[in-house]
Amino acid sequence: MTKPIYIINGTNLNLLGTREPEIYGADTLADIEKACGNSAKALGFDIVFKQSNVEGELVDIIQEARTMASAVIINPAAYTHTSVAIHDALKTLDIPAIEIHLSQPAKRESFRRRSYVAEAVTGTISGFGANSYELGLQAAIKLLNT
Ligand code: CA2
Repeated sequence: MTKPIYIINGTNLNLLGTREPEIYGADTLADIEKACGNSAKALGFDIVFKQSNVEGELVDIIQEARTMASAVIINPAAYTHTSVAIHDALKTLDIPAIEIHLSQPAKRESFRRRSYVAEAVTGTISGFGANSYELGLQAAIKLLNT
């Protein structure tokens, strides 16, 4: 049986939909999970959707994905710009890994321009709001099917 695609969400993303809709959109993380589940199913895949505010827990989830997932889609949120631990965990993966962001960090504060994650993933999709998740899924599935 095909392994699920892990969609991993970092710190504060549990609050999505409660503030700053002009930057992050109005969808909640539960809305995004539902939309991703439906899109993945239509393309023949299951998802495992996780969120944590704790850096070490995100590392544990990535380690779990090494054996349990066919691909990883990750929005590390603020840890994108700080976490060597998440970078190192992603480097251990032998499966496609796609970094996604709702906003376009390159257009924002200068501290968001550095991604420690970008060097450890297959590619990055950012700036499309909740659609970044769907585009990430499509990219992962295309890689898995070719
Ligand atoms: O644009 C993205 O997806 C980010 O990963 C979101 C992070 C930010 O630190 C990154 O630079 C870019 C912030 C996630 C927090 O999101 C909230 C949204 C609404 C309310 C509270 C937090």
